[in-house]
Amino acid sequence: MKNLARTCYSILVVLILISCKKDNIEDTDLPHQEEDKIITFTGSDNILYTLSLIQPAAPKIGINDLEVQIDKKGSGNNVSPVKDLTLAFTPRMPHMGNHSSPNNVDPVHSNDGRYKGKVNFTMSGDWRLHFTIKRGDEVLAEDVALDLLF
Ligand SMILES: [Cu+2]
Repeated sequence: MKNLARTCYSILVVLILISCKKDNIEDTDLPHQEEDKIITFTGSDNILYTLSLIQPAAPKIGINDLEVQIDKKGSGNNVSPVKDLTLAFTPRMPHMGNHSSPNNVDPVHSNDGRYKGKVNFTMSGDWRLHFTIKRGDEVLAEDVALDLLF
């Protein structure tokens, strides 16, 4: 009888350990997903920029509002919006022959580093948005890639 109680206790401990481990795995997945929505790149001017995906937060099949935020990193933790850029982008599906989609609209600056356009997801799956970023005639960064899965 004592052995049975000990066995039950051992099973209980193992179950608790397994459920704790599961929680840990889910926890470490979260920051990764957040990370994917912010891309850091170095411009041709050697300044560090970030491109953040704001919209679509919940992508759907068809035309979606596209909003990205571009900031530049200054000294310390200083971050300031960048308002003078020209963006061009192409959405592609890397695991489907890298095909694209029609009727996309390049994001243009609206306010405070926010650029707004349209992206057409012709199907669900994994999409990669390839951005070319210019300041006037100068290419600041080429093929800044942002991944999106839905
Ligand atoms: Cu596809």
